[in-house]
This record gives sequence, structure tokens and C-alpha cells, in this order.
Amino acid sequence: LTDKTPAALVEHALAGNRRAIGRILTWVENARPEGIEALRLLYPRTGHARIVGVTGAPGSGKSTLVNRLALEERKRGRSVGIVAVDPSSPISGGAVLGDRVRMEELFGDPEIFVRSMASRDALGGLAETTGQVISVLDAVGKDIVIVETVGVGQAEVDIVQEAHTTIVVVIPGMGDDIQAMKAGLMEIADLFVVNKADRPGADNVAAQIRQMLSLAPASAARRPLILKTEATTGKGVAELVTAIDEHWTYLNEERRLDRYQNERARRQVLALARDTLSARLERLSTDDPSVARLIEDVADKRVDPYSAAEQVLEKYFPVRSPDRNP
Ligand SMILES: Nc1nc2c(ncn2[C@@H]2O[C@H](COP(=O)(O)OP(=O)(O)O)[C@@H](O)[C@H]2O)c(=O)[nH]1
Ligand SMILES: [Mg+2]
Repeated sequence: LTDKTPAALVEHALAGNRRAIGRILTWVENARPEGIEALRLLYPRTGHARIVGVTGAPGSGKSTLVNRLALEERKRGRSVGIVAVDPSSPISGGAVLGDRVRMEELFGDPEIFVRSMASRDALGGLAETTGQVISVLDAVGKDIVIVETVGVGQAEVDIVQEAHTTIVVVIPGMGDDIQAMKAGLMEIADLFVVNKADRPGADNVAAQIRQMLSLAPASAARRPLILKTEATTGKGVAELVTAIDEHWTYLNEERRLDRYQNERARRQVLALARDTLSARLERLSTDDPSVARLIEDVADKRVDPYSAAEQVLEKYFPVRSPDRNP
């Protein structure tokens, strides 16, 4: 890798060079302009990979399950990308790094690429950066990209929105947690996995989920399946992969996938536009003396912040009706 321009690295990455892929991902994670350039070049190659999100409480066995899923996908001849997102850990933190080392040792397979992301303060926002990392792995030819994320906050819900199929992992003994589980997390589940099914109470949790799902208003959406796994031994994982495949088939029926792609594109474009606008506004607040003065007026209670915000927008981004006939 002597030529380290985005164009050269993209070429190497497309040829399967792991160091080139790693370098591009680092650019992306650090919100470097080279990363954007690489993403631009890679974009036309995206859209091939199936994206599977795996979320659930810490310790529920997600990483172990993801390892097993990856092995099973390899058995079925598919190349695999794994993105592990743990927003609570610093990039050098033990757990996440441990996961990465463990997984890479476990596989040593050129058709598996593992990336751990751990930055609360990802510059572009965690969900957006994760989406970009997924796009890179998609573009370089991974057939399936598995994203592991800790299911707690909105950022994680946003991340799994990137997925075609979202798996919510629960474990025996989570009865109360199931009741309290955020409605948002329940709504995003395409499949429920009761992991640690070797422990007592697995059927009980499954029954509770079933009960909860039966209370949900009947809608056009497909009711999620509930499967049991033992990630440590791999029991139930082949069935899980089959269920993921079936969900993919379902998505491909009746153009659901087209709608998904369209929605994902809409989110991406709006998020990028929002970021750019936001950065411009930040700059205006210092670079335009009249804006700076307006801010002082608000601080001194001479102007209210609502009128001030409107004045700034009116000056720089006046409202006009959308162009319908460009
Ligand atoms: N008994 C049992 N333990 C499991 C199973 N799957 C994972 N574990 C263990 O649960 C712990 C947490 O697993 P990990 O994959 O790191 O969970 P994560 O935090 O959700 O990624 C580890 O000690 C695993 O060995 C399972 O099916 N049965
Ligand atoms: Mg984990």
C-alpha cells in the first residue's frame, strides 16, 4: 500500500486487501474527508449485502451468537462482515478489544472481516458512522454484514434500522425485563432469540414474548418468530440462519425491499444535509458579526431566541416552495 490516496485504497479494498479496508474504515470512523471520498467511490457497489442486526442486553450472549452465525453463514458459502458497536466502551477498552481479538483468532478466515467500533463521540453520530462502515463492507463484497449493538438507547435503535433483519436477544430470567422492555425495541424485532436456552426458564421467556406479541395490535407487519439458541454450543444456530433467510425471502416479496432501500436512502440524504447545515450554522454564529450580535441580544434578553433563530434562518436559508420543475 504505497499509494494511500482514497482512489488507490478503494481499488485495493475492492480486490480484497484487508489493510486497505481497515484504513478506509479508520478514515470513516474519524470522519476524515478521505473517508467521504472513499465512500463516494464505493457507493455504486453497495446494495448487495444482507444486513443483520443483533441487539440485546449486555451479557445476553450476542458476541458469542454472532461468532456462531458467522460460522454458519460461512458453511453456506457466504462471506461475512461483522461490526461490533459498543458505545459504552472506549476504543481501547478491554471488552471490545477482547471481542475483536477473540473473533479474529477464532476465524482466521479471509472471508470474514471483523470491525469493532466504540466511540460515543463518533463525529458524525454513531448510527451514521455505523451505516458508513456497513456500506464499506457491503461495497467490498461481503454477502452478509452482521451488526452487534447493545440495545439500550435511541442510537442503538437507529443503528438496527440499518438492518434488513433485526434479531433481539433475550435470556431466561428476564421476565420483568421483558415487561419493561422498551416498546421501541420490541417494534424493531423481526426475530426474537432466547439465548442461553440451556438454562432453566427459556420456555417461560418465550411464552412471555409470545403473550406480549399477541397483545400488539394486528397490523400488516409479519409477526416475529421466537427461536431458542445455545450460542456456546451452537445449538439452534442453523435454524436461526434459516429463519434469517426466510425473512430475506419475505422482504423480497411485494417490493418490500425497494421500499426499505428508498427509506434508507432518504434517511442518509437527510442526515447528511442536516450535518452540513448544522456545521454551517455553527460557523455563522462566529463568522457573521450580525449573527454574533443577535446572539448577544438574546443573552441580554433584548431579543427572544425564537425570533432570533427565525431571523438567522430567514437571512441564510429563506423558505421558498420546493422546485417541482427544475
Ligand atoms: N450458558 C450459556 N452461556 C452463554 C451462552 N451464550 C453466551 N454465553 C455466555 O455469556 C457470557 C456473555 O457472552 P457475550 O457473547 O460476551 O455477551 P454479549 O455481551 O451480549 O456480547 C459469556 O460468558 C458467554 O460464554 C449460552 O447459550 N449459554
Ligand atoms: Mg458483545
